[in-house]
Amino acid sequence: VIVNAKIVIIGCGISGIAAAHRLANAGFHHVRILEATARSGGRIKTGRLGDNIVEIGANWIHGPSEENPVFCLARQYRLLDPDALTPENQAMDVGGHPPWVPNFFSSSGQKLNAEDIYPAQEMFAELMYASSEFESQGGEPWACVGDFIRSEAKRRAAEEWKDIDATTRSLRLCVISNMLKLECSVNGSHSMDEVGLGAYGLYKTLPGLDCTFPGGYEGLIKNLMSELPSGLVTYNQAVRCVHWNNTEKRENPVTIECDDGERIASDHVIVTVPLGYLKKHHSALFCPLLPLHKLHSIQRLGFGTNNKIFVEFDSPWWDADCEIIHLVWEDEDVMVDHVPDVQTSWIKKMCGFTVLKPTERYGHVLCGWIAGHESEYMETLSEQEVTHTITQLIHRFTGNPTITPRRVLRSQWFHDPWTCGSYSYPGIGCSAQDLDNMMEPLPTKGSQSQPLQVLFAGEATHPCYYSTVHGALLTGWREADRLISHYSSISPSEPPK
Ligand code: 6YU
Repeated sequence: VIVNAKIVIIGCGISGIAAAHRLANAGFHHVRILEATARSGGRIKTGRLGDNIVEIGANWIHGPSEENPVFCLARQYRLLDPDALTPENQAMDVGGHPPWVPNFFSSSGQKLNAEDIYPAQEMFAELMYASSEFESQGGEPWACVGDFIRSEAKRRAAEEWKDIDATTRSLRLCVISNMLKLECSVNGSHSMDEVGLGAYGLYKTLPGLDCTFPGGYEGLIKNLMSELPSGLVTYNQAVRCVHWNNTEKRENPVTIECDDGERIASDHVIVTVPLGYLKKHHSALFCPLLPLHKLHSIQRLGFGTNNKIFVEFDSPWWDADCEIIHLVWEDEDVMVDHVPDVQTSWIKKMCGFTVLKPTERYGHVLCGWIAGHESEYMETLSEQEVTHTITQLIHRFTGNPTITPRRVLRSQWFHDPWTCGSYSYPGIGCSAQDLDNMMEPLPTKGSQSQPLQVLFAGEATHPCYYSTVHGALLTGWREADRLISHYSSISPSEPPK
């Protein structure tokens, strides 16, 4: 069946590619993707650090198991290590928090004893789990995850740790600060005080122990792109404005106006631009403006910054089995997840490093994680300044002034003009309704105009897998299916009414 409807997809990230794939396979042959940059993949971006492959954007397949379409595609394209394919790996259910072997270092240059720290880690994990259970009460009596964690940790510490010495108790509270910063990176938020407690439980995890792509996440994009008709994507073609509901033009009710002045008439447009971009440019991007309820949801949902700083060493200063290094500041027993003066102490926001494994493949490379406004400030510094600050930090935490990084590379997602941050999270006051509003096509139900003029895909429109690659991919399929079922309900090859 060939369908003549003209469809424009804005953005060639995984959601745009997934939508195009589905439509092309269903016989839609007037599909175009307009992409602002010179590449496909969006927030899937594989880079190089010396000879090593590193992921500037998405890192893991979260929950690699049968229900995860990214896992299934990666398996089909033979992009995964054998370990990730085993039934045991797929069956591991870790609730989104892989049980990585940690090393803890403190700001006075000590490697901390894991047994002293463990109760703090355990309490934090329990509180994070409990944070997911406030959906039915809208988060009450706490508005945000940060307040809930701090108040419960304080109460429980007073009760459960009352008999331990003051130094260890204080250290454990500093560990909670470290864990809060780590959660800022996981959620892509400035502070856990900005993550709504009422909607925190909307995020769902899949079984499977997170795995990576040994040849780079870009392998997924390359394989999918190779299956699309050639010439379907126009690169370096930024969209400036989507004119919808053109009343005088019954035939193609949507006109896409590009930055270079080109105007493209179409029947439908699938908008996949990141939420960060939408927050900043929605008023210029849509004419007429978006309906108010959609605008409010765009504002309420959070979109923050999480960046990586890769650091390569000649030899490791962490244990051979270590998978994650935590940096614990000993002056943070008040459970804080952001710094008072970003310019002078931005580095305190960096919660630690994950270790790139296996060592035979990567050598001695760490990936540092830093979220929030501190991360946004870090992006403005020169690579030299970042390297200098990281080197000082490592000297301080290891107590060894001779360690020198061989190479450093950082991401800069906030200053990427087409992303404006990293990924979405539920802000204060958010509910499932906001995600419904995000994905609702225009014009909204009840309108007399041609339906499905503007459709919305992208990670921030998935009701429970937002902030992930599999979530984004599913939204692309969802919007393609919406059009496919629309046309199959009309008649196979009839033009739109
Ligand atoms: C995942 C992971 N991962 C780390 C970092 C980042 C992200 N994610 P795209 O942006 O890709 O495409 C839009 C395109 O539109 C783009 O190409 C633009 O150039 C273009 N565009 C914009 N404006 C335009 C215009 N005007 N005209 C034309 N084109 C325009 N996901 O599964 N595993 O490890 C990570 C991570 C640093 C930045 C991630 C991860 C998120 C994914 O990368 C992201 O969702 C998708 O790639 C988005 O695809 P898309 O198509 O929607 O947009 C328990 C609990 C707690 C709850 N949260 C836990 C969540 C965990 C999330 N973890 C993420 C972690 C990492 C490390």
